[in-house]
Amino acid sequence: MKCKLLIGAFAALAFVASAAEQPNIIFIYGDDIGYGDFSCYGGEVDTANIDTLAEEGVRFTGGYCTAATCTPSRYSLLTGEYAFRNKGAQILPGNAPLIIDPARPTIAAFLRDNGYKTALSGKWHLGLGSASEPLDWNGQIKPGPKEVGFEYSFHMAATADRVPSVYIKNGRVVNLDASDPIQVNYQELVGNDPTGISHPHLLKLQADEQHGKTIVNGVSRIGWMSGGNSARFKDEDMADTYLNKAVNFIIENSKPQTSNPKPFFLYFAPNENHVPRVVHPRFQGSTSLGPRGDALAVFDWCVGRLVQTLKETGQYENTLIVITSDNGPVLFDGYWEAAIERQGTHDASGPWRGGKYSRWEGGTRVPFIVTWPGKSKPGISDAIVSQVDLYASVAALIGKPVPENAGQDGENLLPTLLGDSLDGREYVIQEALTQIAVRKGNWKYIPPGSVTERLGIMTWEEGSGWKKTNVAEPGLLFHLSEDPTEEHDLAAKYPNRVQEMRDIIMQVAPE
Ligand code: NG6
Ligand code: CA
Repeated sequence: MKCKLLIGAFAALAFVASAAEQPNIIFIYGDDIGYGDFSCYGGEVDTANIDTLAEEGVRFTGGYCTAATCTPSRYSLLTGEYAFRNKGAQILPGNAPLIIDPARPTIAAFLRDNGYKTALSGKWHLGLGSASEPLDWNGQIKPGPKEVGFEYSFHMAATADRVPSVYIKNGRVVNLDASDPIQVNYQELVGNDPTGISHPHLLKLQADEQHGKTIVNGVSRIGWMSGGNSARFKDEDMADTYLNKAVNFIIENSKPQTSNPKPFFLYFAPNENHVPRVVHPRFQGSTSLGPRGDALAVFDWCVGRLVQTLKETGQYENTLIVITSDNGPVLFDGYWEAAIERQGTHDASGPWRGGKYSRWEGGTRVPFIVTWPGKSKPGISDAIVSQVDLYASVAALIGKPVPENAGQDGENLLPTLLGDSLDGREYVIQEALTQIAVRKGNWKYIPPGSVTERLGIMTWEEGSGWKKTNVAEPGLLFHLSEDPTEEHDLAAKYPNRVQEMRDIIMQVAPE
C-alpha cells in the first residue's frame, strides 16, 4: 500500500505544546486485528465509524504494538516498557498472577494520580492475584486492575477462549452464587462439567484439542473450570456488555460537576477479533467474511457507539482517541469458524507478511489511528510509532513528567500523534514469542532463531498449520519498501547494515 504524506512539513513548526490541556483519553484496543482489517487500511469489511475517525485524525502506516501476542503488547501499552524486559509477559493462562508490579505506575495509575477518572472495560490478560498465594475466585480478586490504577474495572480474566469464563467487576466475579463456587485448573479436570473432547455433540463451534476443555455457553475453552454457573458469560452478549460499561462510564463522568470536575481515561478492550468469534445474532452474517468479518463489524459498531456517546455528552471535541490492536491477525486460532474459507480477497495483514505470533511485519505492524477531533491535523503518516510511546506522549499531553520508575522505553511522540510532525522513532523493536526483530527506517532485521507463521488449518488431517522458518547466522535483512513481504534477504549483501541493527539490539535488548 503506497501512502501519501498529507501532512505538511511546515506543520511541525506550528506545534505548540499544549501542556495545560487535559482532554479525556480513550484507548480502543482491538484484539488480533490486522493491519489490513479496517476499510481505511484497505480491508473489505466496511468500518465506516473507524474510517471517519481516521479522516479526522492521523492514520499511521508504521504503527506497532510491541509484540505479536496479547499479554506482552498490553503490558507495554500500560507500562511504557518493552515487554521482553519482563520475563513473565508472555501469553498467560487464565489463573496466572498479575505480572505488573503494583509499585510501577501504569499509565492508568499515572493518569489517576494526575486527576483523571480511570476505567477498564474489556479484556485484561495481565494476570490476577499474587504469585505467593493461590487466587480465590470466590473472594476479593487482587491485586488486579484496581491495584495498578483502574478505579473502575469490568473485565474477563484472560481471553474469551480461556477459563474462567466470567466477568469480574471491581475485583469480584459478577453474579456469582456463593453456593456454587468457582474452581479453575489448567493442569487437570476439575468438577463434572462436560468438555469439548468428552462431549463434542454439545458444541456450537468445533475446536482443536487445546481448546477442547470445559464447555461454557456451547464453546469449549482452554483450561477447566467448575461452578460459577450463574456467572458464566455468553459470548454473544460480550461486546454489548463491555460497550455498555464504557458508555455508562463516559456518561457518568460527563455530568456537569459543580466541584472538582475530572477528565477521564477509558481503556476499552473488546474481545473482537479474538477467538471464539461468536457474535450477537444481529451481527451474524452481516459480512461476507463469516464470523471473523462479523466480529470486525461489531468492533466498528462499538467505535460508532462510543463516538455517539461522546457527542451526546458534549465530550467529543475534548477527547483524544487511539484505536489500535494488540497483535497482528490470525484466521484459524483453535476453532472452526470458516475464517480461512470465507476470507475471499480480504487480506487481514495488508501488504505485510505473517500475522499473530510472527516476527514478520504482520505480527506487530497494526492499525494505529489517533484522533483528537478539532485538534489533530488530519492526514496519513508514515512515521514509526509504537504503543510503548503512548505513555510518554500522554504525559507530555497533560504536561506532567513520566514517573521515574515507568515508561522508560517510550518516546514522547505527541506532535507526531497529533499530526504536527512527521518524525517518528528512529527504530522499533518487535517481539514475537520471546524472540525479537528490529526495524529502522526502511530496514528490517531478524536475528537468528525461528520465525513463526500461523497458516491455519482447514481440517484435522492438514495438521497444526504452523510454519517455522529457521533463521541462521547472520540473520535476515529486508528492505521493506522494496520488499514488503520480506522475501529477499539482503544480509550477505549489506553486512554493515546487519551490524548496525545488531548494535541496536545489543544496546536496547542485550539479553
Ligand atoms: C494461544 C492459543 C490461541 C490464543 C492465544 C492467545 C493454543 C494452541 N492457542 O496459546 O488460541 O488463545 O494463545 O491469544 O492454545 S492472545 O491474543 O491473547 O495472545
Ligand atoms: Ca491478541
